[in-house]
Amino acid sequence: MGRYGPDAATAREEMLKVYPRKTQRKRGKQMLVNENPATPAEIGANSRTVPGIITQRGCSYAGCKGVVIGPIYDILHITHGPIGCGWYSWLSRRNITKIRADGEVNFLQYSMSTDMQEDHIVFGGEKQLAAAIQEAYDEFHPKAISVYATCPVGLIGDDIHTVCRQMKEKLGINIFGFSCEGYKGVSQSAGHHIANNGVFKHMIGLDDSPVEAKYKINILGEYNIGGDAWEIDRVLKLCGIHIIGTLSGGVSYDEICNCHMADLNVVMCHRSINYMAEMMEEKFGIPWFKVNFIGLEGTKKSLRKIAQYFGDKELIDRVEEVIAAEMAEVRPVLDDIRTRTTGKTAALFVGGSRAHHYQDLFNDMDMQVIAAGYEFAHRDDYEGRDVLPHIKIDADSRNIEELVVTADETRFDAAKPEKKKALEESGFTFSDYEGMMRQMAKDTLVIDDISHHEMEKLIEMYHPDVIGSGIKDKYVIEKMGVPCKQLHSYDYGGPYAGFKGAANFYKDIDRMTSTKVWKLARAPWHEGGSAPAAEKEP
Ligand code: CFM
Ligand code: HCA
Repeated sequence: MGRYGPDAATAREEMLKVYPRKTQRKRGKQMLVNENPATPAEIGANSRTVPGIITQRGCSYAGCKGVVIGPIYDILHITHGPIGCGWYSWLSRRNITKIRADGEVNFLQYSMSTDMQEDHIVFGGEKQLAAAIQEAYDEFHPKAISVYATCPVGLIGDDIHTVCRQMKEKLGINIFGFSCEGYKGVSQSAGHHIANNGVFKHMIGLDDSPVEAKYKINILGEYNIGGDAWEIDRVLKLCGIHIIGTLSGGVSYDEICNCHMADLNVVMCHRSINYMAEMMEEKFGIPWFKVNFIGLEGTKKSLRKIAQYFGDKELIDRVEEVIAAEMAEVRPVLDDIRTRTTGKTAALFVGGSRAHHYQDLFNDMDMQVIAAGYEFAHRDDYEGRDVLPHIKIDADSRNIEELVVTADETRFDAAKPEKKKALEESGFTFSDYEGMMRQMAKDTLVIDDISHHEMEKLIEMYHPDVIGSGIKDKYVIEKMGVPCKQLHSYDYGGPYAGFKGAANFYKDIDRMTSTKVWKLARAPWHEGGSAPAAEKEP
């Protein structure tokens, strides 16, 4: 079982003391003791990482191409830039997909890049981009092509949007570009925003074909990591709820073009896609609220809320039947695992929503989350939605073209906002999401954009039974004798969403925290550790 360490304030001081005074002040704002969970303190989230500190963050290109748009499986994604960005984003995020109909294609296994060389940087790369689009079209004949600008493209000023427009006219398919140069904003969060704007501008609303289903929804911010979207789809299907588009896990171009036909948008990862939910409500009148299909409580609450939104007794009853049947399967797994996990400790440092969502799964197992934080989330993700009006300028909105969206009179469905109003008057809350700090225990540590130094100190002081994190720190954590569960890629396990996913998660965490192997690990930097012999020689 994890050792309990010093109180959170002492631990915070201990982590900060190595830094120069200016850095201490800045990091200090991003590291808080959660003294009043009901009224969380203001956290210095979404600010630039201090140069020299080792962060787990990614860049704007990663957030745009890698996260939000990359998973659309039947369009061609072309990285405009030197080969590195295309190479390192080649299948490295674990959004999986499968072809669902005859004649469909899946291009996700390809990595396409203009492979800019020095002469393109000096003389401009627009011709190279046009040639790449032509070549990709000739080879694959896709429905659409999207182009992503990398840092050097922004620095030399290639006009990717004009090239895309010209090629769109020439080839007669949808071609659009994203100015998601990696340096924009302070993290991948800027890339999410740029991606949302582009998807909205170039895809949403293109196909008005009616969808024959009684309850039609979209799931926004679900990327099918390890098959999560398939488990959510399975459960919703059992309830009789139809998903038009899952943005953007395992989604096709056509589904995105048609997804404005939904009655409701439910949002899993608010951080990456809140912009889209707002814009679809503005233009088409589609209401949205947040859901969480990670953890049993979250899954049950989300299903009930969707049923409540539609309000039909038939659906409400069906959802209860599905919950009862699914719980009967997962309950014995949890009861057994709890005998070994109760009282163990965890720390979670992940992205922009999972460090919050996964706390539900650890709560199910009676494990204590002693410290948590996001890599790039904003204040509202930590403190709760009602802080939003106080945030005047998002640091990451610099260099991001803001879309001014107005209602599309011919397609704005006034019945939907009216229904929303009536539901709100009857006590239904559309914006009741709490934020991470409200859900965390009093006096636990909240650390935004944790650095490697802080992570090492945290382990020395608390030695948690498991840490949920990503590839950039996984092996450092494990060399210190603590198992690390990657909550981005799930270490190639999963799904972890929904009921069956929860059971998978319990089993994986049980295995990781029950094995004795971690006590036997000797880090290479310790006497008798596993460093190669040559390195041990003087
Ligand atoms: Fe949303 Fe994500 Fe996340 Fe995210 Fe990501 Fe991801 Fe993540 Mo990695 S969209 S914020 S930018 S839930 S890729 S599927 S796992 S950091 S917590
Ligand atoms: C990204 C993608 C990433 C990285 C995962 C990690 C993902 O940020 O560009 O650091 O382990 O989920 O694949 O978040």
